[in-house]
Amino acid sequence: MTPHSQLFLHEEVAAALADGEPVVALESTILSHGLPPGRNLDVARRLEQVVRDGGAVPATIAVLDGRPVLGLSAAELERVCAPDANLGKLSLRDLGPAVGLGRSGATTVASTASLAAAAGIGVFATGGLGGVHLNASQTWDVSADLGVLAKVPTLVVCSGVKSVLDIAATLEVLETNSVPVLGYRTSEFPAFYLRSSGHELPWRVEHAKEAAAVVAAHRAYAGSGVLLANPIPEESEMDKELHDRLLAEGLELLRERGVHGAEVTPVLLEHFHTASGGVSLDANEALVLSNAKLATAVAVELA
Ligand code: PSU
Ligand code: MN
Repeated sequence: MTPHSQLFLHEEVAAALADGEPVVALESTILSHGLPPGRNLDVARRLEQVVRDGGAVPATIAVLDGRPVLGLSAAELERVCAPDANLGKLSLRDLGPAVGLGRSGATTVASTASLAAAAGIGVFATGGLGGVHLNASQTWDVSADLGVLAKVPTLVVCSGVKSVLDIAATLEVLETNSVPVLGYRTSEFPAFYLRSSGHELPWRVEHAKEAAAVVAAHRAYAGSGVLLANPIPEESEMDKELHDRLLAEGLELLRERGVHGAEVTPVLLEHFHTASGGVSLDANEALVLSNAKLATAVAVELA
C-alpha cells in the first residue's frame, strides 16, 4: 500500500499509474448497499476480472479504518462485502468525517470519483448515477454525484439513472454544470433497468475510441467530468410492465415508511430485488459488468 498524502493506493494501482497504464475505478456503495451479501462479493470479483480481461488494473475504492483505499486487496474486498460489514454510505461530504474519525464506509459515485481523480485515475465504472429526485422542488434532494461531476474531470460510465429520479431535471443539472452526456450506441438517456427513457441526448458515440477522443478533447476546455451512458444489454433489460409495477410499489413503500435522503435508493433497490424474485438483481449485475467492460476499453484507448 502506497500512502499518497491522504490516499492509500494498492501497489498494483500505484505501479500502473506511475507507468501510465490504464486503471479503472469501481465504487463500493453498489456492493454494500445495492446488492445483497453473497451476491455482492461474486459481482465485485467479476467486475475486477472484467477490467483485467480488458487490459486494465481495477481499483475498487472504499474507506477502511479512516484510510481511503484505492484498490482493495482480496481480504479487503471480502470485508466490504461481508454480511456483517454494516458499512455506512459515504458521499463526498462524509469523507472528511470518516477519515478524521477513523471510520469505515462504502463510497458513492461522488466520493469514488473524487478519490479517483485525486489519485490520477480518470475512468470510473458504476451502475446508476444519483440525480435529482422527483419531488426535489420540495425536498431539495439532489444527489451530490451531480455536483462532483461538475468539478472533477472523471469519466463516469453508467447506465443512466433510475426512473425513481426526475430524469429530465437530472439532465438539466448536468447541462448547467457543463457535463457532456454521451449515449453509447444510443441517442436516448438510458433508465438503468430499461434501455430507454424517452429523453434524447445531444451526443452519441459508437466506439470506445470515440468516447476516449471526446474525453481527451473535453479535458482541454473544462474541468468537469464526462458521463458515458451505456444502456443495459438487450438480453438483460427488465420487462417494462414489471418495472413500472415495481416502481409504483416502491414509491408507495417509501411514502408509507417516510424514507428519505440517502436511504431512498437502497430501500427501493431492496424492494425491486425481493419483489422481482431476483430478476432486477440479474439486470443490475449485467449492466454493471457491461459498464466495467466499456470503461476498460475507454481507459485503454486513453492510456
Ligand atoms: N443508483 C443505483 N445503485 C446504487 C446507487 C445509485 O442504481 O447503488 C448509489 C451510488 O453509489 C450513487 C448513490 O452514487 O447511490 C447516490 O446516492 P444519493 O442519491 O443518496 O446521493
Ligand atoms: Mn439525496
